[in-house]
Amino acid sequence: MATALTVIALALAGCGDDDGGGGSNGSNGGENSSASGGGAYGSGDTSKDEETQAGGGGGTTLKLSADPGGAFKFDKSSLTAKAGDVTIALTNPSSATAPHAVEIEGQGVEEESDVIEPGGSANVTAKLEPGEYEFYCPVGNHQDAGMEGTLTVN
Ligand SMILES: [Cu+2]
Repeated sequence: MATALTVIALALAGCGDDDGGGGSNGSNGGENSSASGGGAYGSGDTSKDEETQAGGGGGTTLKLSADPGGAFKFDKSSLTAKAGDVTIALTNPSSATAPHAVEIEGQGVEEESDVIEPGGSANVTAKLEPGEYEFYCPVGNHQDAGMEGTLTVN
């Protein structure tokens, strides 16, 4: 008995839903399907360079360059990143006069990139907790000469 009543109630509700739904679909303004779209697709040259790896994992990549004038310094003296996998992408301009590298150090972390000649590039990645770190060039006396900076992780 109870089941029958439920079915009836649902049926009535269903009927109610059908009322008033009669929308006006008529006004679509004719034919949108004109053939103009022919070659629109397929020409998409998807060669956008995606340097900022936005997707996936949430790692941060920071760009850093040795001084293009050949001085023993980087082009930035401070960097900021979010906690997690932090990559410093170092480039050594071809106008530079010395090989360079970059090392991340602090909070028990010590990671360094390959040493790169002028014109080269190299990455170093470390998993970093929030805090203050330093980055510097571990080649020769470059750090003492000023090739260092602060990396702040939030
Ligand atoms: Cu150096």
